[in-house]
Amino acid sequence: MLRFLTAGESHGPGLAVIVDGLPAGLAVDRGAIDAQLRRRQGGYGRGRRMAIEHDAVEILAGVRHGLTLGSPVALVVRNRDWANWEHTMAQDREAPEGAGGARRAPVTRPRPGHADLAGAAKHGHADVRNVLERASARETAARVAAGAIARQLLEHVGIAIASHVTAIGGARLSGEDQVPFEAIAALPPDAAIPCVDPRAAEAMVAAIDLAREDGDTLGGVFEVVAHGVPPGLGSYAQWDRRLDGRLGKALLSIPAVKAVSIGAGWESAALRGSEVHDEIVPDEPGAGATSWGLRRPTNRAGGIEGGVSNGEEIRVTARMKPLSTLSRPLASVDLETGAPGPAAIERTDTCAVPAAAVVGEAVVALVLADAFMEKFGQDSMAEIDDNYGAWRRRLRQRFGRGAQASTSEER
Ligand code: EPS
Repeated sequence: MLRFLTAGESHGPGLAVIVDGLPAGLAVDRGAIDAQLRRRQGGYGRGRRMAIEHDAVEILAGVRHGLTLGSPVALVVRNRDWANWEHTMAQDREAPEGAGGARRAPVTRPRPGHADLAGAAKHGHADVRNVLERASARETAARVAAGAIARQLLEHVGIAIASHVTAIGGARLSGEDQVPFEAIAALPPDAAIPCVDPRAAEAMVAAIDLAREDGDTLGGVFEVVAHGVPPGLGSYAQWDRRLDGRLGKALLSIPAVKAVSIGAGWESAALRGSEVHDEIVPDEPGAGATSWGLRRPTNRAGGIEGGVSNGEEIRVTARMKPLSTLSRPLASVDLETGAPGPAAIERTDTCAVPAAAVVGEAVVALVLADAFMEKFGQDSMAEIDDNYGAWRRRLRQRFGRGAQASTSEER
């Protein structure tokens, strides 16, 4: 099993993640991890914090001479903003001599929509900062670092992942057709809004500007696409091994993501079966090295049937609610005095949908790498390569052109 745990407060010294279950012999490119961290920091609508941070990863364990050892990999991403928070976030009883930053007052008026109140009630905290520091989406930087390693494993076996933003607030990408993977993958890594239609992107920027002027925030929709996924990942045989369920859990665990759909799952509830299911046709002769003999002219299933990948692109869509710190705050109650009053205002972003799309790619990479290793082995890259190669040959023999002849011979 590929698993990971993160730790770290938004304004503490840094974030840590341990990734357990990576095979030995995976080439780890630290620059490629940093490139993903940089992408996550970008996007139109981010706040002042992103001018302070320049996220970069430190590898503490599990990698030697550029290759994984098969031991747990430990990563750290430092918070540059820590220097401004040493007083407020001091780990010892008293901040050390010369500690940076002011000592900020406790946060006592929870923000509707944030973990503030539920978390304070759960742990009995009087200062809501004890909740919000960990509930902050800063944590997702650690997930992106872990996901960047999973992505390197997937790239090695020919699986590529990309994402795009399809709506922010009411501004959306129009058209019913699925956006081709190639168009999504070609979006520049530093796009203000990673959307394939520049006019829709402009409308999204305008919507963010308007929300910011009003002291408000905006959510939106993004799609993650995985290209080159073989059939057979996940399982229909047990609920917790279903690939759709695992992807749903991973995406719903991203802060502010409130709904996830697979392929045309959202729209399909209103359609007939004949309008939804993807017919099966033989692949053209000479369709390429990745062909296994069968394909679908459409992909409304988003590459998963019965909880198992079906050989088409995996397409998942996530819907994100607007961020919960409003500079024109909603009503709240002071937990110290019981007096009604406006919710606390913390520094925040107006919109973080482009960043969430990058986090979405990372968690999808982690789920797919886990499912891939479940099928093809987990101990070394050499073993994975052998197993995957042999399995693909067998798949082609069984389902490719002339499959009938070879399967009856085998029997
Ligand atoms: C966040 C509030 C802001 C965001 C932060 C998430 O942080 P700060 O309070 O320091 O301005 O910038 O996001 C990140 C730091 C990040 O790296 O994504 C929140 O309350 O969730």
